[in-house]
Amino acid sequence: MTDTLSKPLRLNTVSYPAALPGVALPAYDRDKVQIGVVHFGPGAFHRAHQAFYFDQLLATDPRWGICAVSLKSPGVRDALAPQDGLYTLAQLDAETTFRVVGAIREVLVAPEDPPSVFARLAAPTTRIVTLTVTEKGYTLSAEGGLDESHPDIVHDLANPREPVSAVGYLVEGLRRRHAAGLAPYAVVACDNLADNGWRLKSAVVAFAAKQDADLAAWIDAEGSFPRTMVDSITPATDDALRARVQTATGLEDAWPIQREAFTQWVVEDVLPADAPDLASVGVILTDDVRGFERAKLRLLNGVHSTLAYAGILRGHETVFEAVSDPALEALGRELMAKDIIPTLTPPRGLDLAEYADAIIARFRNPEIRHLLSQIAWDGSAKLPFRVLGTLTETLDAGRSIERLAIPLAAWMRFIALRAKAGEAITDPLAAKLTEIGAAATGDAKADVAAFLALDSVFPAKLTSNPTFVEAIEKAYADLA
Ligand code: CS2
Repeated sequence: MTDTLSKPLRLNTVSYPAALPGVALPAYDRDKVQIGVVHFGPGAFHRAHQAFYFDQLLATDPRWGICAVSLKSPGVRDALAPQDGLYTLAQLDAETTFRVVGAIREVLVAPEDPPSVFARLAAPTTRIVTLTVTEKGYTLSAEGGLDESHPDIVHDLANPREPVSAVGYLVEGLRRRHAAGLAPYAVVACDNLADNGWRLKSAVVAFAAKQDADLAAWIDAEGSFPRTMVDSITPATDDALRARVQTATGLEDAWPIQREAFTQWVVEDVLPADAPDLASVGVILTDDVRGFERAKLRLLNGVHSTLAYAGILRGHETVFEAVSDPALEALGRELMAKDIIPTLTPPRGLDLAEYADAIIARFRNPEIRHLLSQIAWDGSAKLPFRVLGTLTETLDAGRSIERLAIPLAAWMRFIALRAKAGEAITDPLAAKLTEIGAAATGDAKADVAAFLALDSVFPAKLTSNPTFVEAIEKAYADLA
């Protein structure tokens, strides 16, 4: 065969029926799909998780196609436009399966085309807006409310009709619906933040109140902002995945997605009656979301971050390697059993000890190459939800925080290591962290004090508590 003949077709509407046998294809007529969902932040997690649920729902209800909106970069649009929004999802397990997902019907890049985004938000057919904009995308202060000093919020409050932030877009969309006499859309936050929907609602209402008290009161009274728990380990796409997908499907995909086979989505049962029937595709709707969300965030994400920082310091590259290091596995298990579980109230039907075991088993999945560096970045935005909540409650209960101090101290050591190596730090506080990391001398008191001065990360309640400061200093010294 010549090169031309053997070059695979690019995945798109015309080519996908020719995917190799065994590849799951959209079980519906894509031409009949309407857009009923707007999603902000179509990164890997959205495409691995929510889009997969909507893809299943489309088999019975064509109203729930997705308009995916990137708030910043055109990367996803550029990859998916030539593919008509199609992409391949690899579900990694002892036997990996491949599925072409067709739920994304449109990708918009907000800064290029705000009117199209507003039109989607204001359309009567749009009933739900989902978000995966990462922790920092919620523009919240350390106290949890809208961060009015955030540059994007400062911009949006001054120019509410030309927003750049997720909160700004949500409010402008809701303002247009209110003016048109439409019901608000339900807003479903899908990031790993404690009380994600409530926090987002309070930020949206606070932002709206700055413009129009009636609008704010309407959102407050009529808006549905369920809290959620989202879960599925989604390693970043790499060339190995692209090659694997091409072999398995016979089609070229510029941006396939991979995740573990396990996936879970728990949504607070407050969605309006005309919202998509998420329960029909396995989403758990419950009034007890807090228990699930706390357990997942503190156990899975808390231990993930611990393995990331402590693992990198011990020379590991992946979660699998880190959890296969007996010292780190023991640390993860002890944190869960002795420190984290005592702060949790199990949701009905969830055995926390079994859940903790299942998490370790998922981390040990040899099919998954999940880079610790992917988890390590954005620590200043992640650690407050993953570790500081547990730690504060542990302190309040008068128990030892010796182990809980380790992930925080390891994060500080990790930042110092990267800054001294001259590597770019990925974090909303990158500039400040680079400065602190580069200046670190290894002296526990001085180094820890510089990190603890980050008041958007560490609340005064903690930094003024000598037990807290000493525990971090000790853990930092022990990691030398
Ligand atoms: C990870 C999460 O990257 C990270 O920080 O801890 O993305 C984690 O893989 C997911 O929350 C699992 O559901």
